[in-house]
Amino acid sequence: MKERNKTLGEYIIEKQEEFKYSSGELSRIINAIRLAAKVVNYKVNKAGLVDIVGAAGEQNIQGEDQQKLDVYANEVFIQTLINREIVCGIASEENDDFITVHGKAGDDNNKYVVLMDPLDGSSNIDVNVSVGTIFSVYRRVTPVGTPVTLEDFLQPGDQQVAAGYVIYGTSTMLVYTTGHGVNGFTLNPAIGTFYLSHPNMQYSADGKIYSVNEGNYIHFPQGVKDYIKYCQMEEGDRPYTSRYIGSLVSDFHRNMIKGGVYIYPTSSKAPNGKLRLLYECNPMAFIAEQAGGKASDGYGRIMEIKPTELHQRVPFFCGSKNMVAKAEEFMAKYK
Ligand code: AHM
Ligand code: MG
Repeated sequence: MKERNKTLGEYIIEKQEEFKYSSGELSRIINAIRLAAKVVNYKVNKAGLVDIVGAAGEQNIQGEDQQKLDVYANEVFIQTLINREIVCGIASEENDDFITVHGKAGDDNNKYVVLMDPLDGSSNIDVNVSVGTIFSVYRRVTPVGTPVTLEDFLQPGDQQVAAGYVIYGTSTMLVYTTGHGVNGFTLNPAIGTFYLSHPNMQYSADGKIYSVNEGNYIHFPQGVKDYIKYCQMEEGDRPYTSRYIGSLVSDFHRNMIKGGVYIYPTSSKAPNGKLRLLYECNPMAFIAEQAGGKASDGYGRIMEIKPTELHQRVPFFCGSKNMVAKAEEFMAKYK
C-alpha cells in the first residue's frame, strides 16, 4: 500500500533533530508561518470577490473597512509571529524599519529574526495571477537578553538558518529549507492541512526556460542582452522558451520544477535592479542552492553579499546552475 503523505506538522516534528540548534524554536517559527499562510490564503482566494463585497479603501456590505491585501498579509504574518513570542525581531518589505519583539516576560531572550516579503507580486492580485510570501530566518548576532539591532538583520544570506515561500496558486504550497534540501507541501483546503507533496525538490542542472522582463531589453546591460540573444539562438537545445509571470515566487517555482533561469538585472532605469536582497533574493538563493541551483548578482554569489541597508536592491540571476553560469560568462565579458 502506498504510504500516506506526511503532514507539514508531522514533518516539522520529525525533522527537529536535524537542525543544529534543535531547541524547538525554529520549528515553532515554521509553525507560525504555516498558520499565517493559511489565513492569508483564505483571504487571497476571496480577492476576486472584492467587486462584490467592496474595494480596498471602501466599506463592505457588513460595514467593515476593506484593506489592501499586501497590508493585510503583512499584519497577519507579523501578528502571528509576535503572538507566539518566538522571535526577537521582524523586518518586512512593507515596513520602513525593523520591529523589535519582546519575549514572554517582556525580556529579549528570543534568538531568531524573521525577514519577509508578505505578499510579493501583489499587483497580480487584481488579475487573478499567483502571488507569494517569501521568508527568511537568521539567528541574531547581538547578545541574547538585549534588544535586537540593525546588525541582526544585515547578515549575509549564507547565515540563514531557514528560508521559504508560500505560493498562492492553482493550489497553495509552502516550500522551505533549513539547509537540508528543499521540501514542498500542498494545502488541502478542505481540511486546512499541508501535506508533503514535493519531497527533496531539485533544479535540473540545465533547463530550457528563461524568465526576464524583455520589455526592458533596451535598458539592460550588454551581458544580459547577449545572453538573451544566446537563449533565442537556433543551436543545440535552443532556442529556449520564454516564460515571465512577473511574480517572483511563481516564476521561481515553475523554473525549479521544470528547469530554467530567472533574471532581474540592473538597467539604466533601475541601476541596482528591483528585487530586495534581504526579503526576496537571499531566501530564494538559499532555496535555489539547496535544490542544486545557483543564485548570482551576475558576477558572484548572492548569499555572500554583506548587506548595508534593510531595503537594499540587487540584480538577481537565479535557477538551473549551468544556465546561471552561462549568463555570468556573458556578464563577465563587459565587467
Ligand atoms: P513587489 O515586491 O513590489 O511585488 O515587486 C517584486 C516583483 C516580483 O515578484 C517580480 O518578479 C517583479 O517584481 C516583476 O517586476 P517587473 O514588473 O518590473 O518585471
Ligand atoms: Mg516583493
